[in-house]
Amino acid sequence: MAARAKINALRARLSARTGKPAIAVAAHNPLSAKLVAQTYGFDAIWASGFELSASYAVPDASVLSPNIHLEMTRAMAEVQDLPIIADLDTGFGNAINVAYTVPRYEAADVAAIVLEDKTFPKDSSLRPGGRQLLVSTEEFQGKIAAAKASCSMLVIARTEALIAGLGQEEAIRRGITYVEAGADAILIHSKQKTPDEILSFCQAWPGTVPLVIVPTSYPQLSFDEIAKLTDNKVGLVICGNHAIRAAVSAMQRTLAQIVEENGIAGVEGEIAPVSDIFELQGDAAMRELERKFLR
Ligand code: SPV
Ligand code: MG
Repeated sequence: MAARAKINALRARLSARTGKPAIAVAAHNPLSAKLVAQTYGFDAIWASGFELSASYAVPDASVLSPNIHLEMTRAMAEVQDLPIIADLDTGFGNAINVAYTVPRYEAADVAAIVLEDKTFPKDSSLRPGGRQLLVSTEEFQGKIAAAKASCSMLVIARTEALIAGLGQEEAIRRGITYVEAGADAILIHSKQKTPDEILSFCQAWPGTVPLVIVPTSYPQLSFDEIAKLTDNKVGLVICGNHAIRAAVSAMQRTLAQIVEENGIAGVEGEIAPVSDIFELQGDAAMRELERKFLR
């Protein structure tokens, strides 16, 4: 699908209020993005800062180089067709950095970006005791406006007011001012272990643009329940880190079994056959090239 068509389709999907929110799943490299795309039922890829950082074994704290972030995101877009929602964290600096960064993501075939209202360098929202400092509303409005002025992608503004412990009133106030600055959707994040805080926010949200949630800490609700309990105000649910966590568990299990059994025979039936990996590498396309061009 052409870039503009992906952006328009994602915009329409987020605002549809059909009782079925769009679902994005995190990926950290082209292989995981392809696996998400091959699993029928997902609407978008979440190019997660947490997963990308974890895949380099570094903290999700503005440590990973922005160039690696961009190149990995571009590589995800090259191997599959779902729209990509890129997690730009704080925008890697101020509104000037945002204005220079955002067009590069659009050129990498990204359909939407998320900018969060934390200070740069950021810290992970999920980290116990993490540094959760927010920029002023005015400064963040400038970042949103800079993003909107530099691209046609969806600009999703994320407020960390609940994560920073500032309460629902401040979270709603920030959300409204971000919409005034041009945000196409508001991502509201919570690390409470129950959905109460997020549901209360969603119910109080005046509903001018769709909401986006990342229910990692409160996984109890099904996607249908999220739609019902928020009166369809949630247009997008992000499964924030499930690909990397699944990969880590699978690798740990296999590696431990190899040591325990002192050989590789036992894991053979548990792991993907080499033929699956060839397929993910696009072997069929290379065979076609061989047939046509190799003399
Ligand atoms: C990410 O996946 O990078 C996110 C979601 O931003 S969270 O890690 O929950 O902050
Ligand atoms: Mg992130």
